[in-house]
Amino acid sequence: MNKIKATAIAHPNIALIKYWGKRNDELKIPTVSSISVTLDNLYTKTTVEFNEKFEEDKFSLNDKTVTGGVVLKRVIELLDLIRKHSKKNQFAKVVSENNFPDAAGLASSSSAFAALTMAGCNAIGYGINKKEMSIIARQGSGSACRSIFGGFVEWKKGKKDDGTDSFAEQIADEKHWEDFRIIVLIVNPKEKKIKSTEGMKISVNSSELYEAWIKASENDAGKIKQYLLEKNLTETGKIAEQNCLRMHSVMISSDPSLIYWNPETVTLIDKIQAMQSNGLDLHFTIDAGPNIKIICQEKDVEKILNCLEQAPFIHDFVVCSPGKGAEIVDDHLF
Ligand code: 2P0
Repeated sequence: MNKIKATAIAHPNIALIKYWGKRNDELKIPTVSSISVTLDNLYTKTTVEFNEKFEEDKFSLNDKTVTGGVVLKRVIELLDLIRKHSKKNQFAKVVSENNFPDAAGLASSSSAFAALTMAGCNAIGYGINKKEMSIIARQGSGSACRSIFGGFVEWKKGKKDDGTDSFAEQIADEKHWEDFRIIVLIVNPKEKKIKSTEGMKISVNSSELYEAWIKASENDAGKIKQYLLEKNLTETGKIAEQNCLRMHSVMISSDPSLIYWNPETVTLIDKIQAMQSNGLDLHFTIDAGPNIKIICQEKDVEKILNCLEQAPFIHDFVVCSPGKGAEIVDDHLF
């Protein structure tokens, strides 16, 4: 008998080599390959039930029913994709919760669509491997394809028009580099104004730096893989930092200009650069929001947090290690 209900947990990922722009908006096929690390302490948990008695799809997030808007639309589109592939046609109830704030540049859509894909495919009895799951998750939200896997992950951009060769693959699992840490500093948990999907379109269509970004990204991705395998933090961090700053140059040079930083972001960059000058091996990366993520080794976490004590605008922080890929769990949310 097919299972009708399943629950999955997935963790967000932070890109060391960024994804910013698509060559196919509908299928979410990126212009560049990207490389990420999946985080252990943050998660989305999602339960999906398909039932022939349901008359429509229903979705609730963090205990609130979502009755319309772009988030519900994207959830239903992903359920449609799962129904199409599995050739089963039942509506679903989806209940989801995050243990971190939405849309603050913390990649909540990566864990959300990875968990939804895994729970949805399992609930409907559609048995596919992780590569195929990453292709489905990608169409929910690009970065979600990377969260299907744990540890260090590459999302290959692919060449085909139908996106069947644009999927994620593990570079090294979560145990490969046990003292690698990411400190997520939350300076502003409010929702951002221009969401990534929209921001990417603006950059692809208007930034004069976009072509140069594609070229540099390919070079960065090629180099960082070797440094990750060698567990070389200094070189890994240097490339990640440059890649992030190039992405923000593309964002800033777009029309309209996309400035995701706030004054606190710049103050933190300054503090991190001062720590670097004092010989600490730490590096930063920033996504489409004001929050900074610090890349470092476990032995330096305390020192770094002590140095940041005089930054009262940091609302919160989470120290993460490389985490597991999406997985099915037994305890359902309803
Ligand atoms: C990344 N970001 O590689 C980059 C860096 C934001 C900045 O992936 O349109 O939410 O749903 O595919 O996946 C955010 O983009 O965008 C993102 P869609 P998504 O992590």
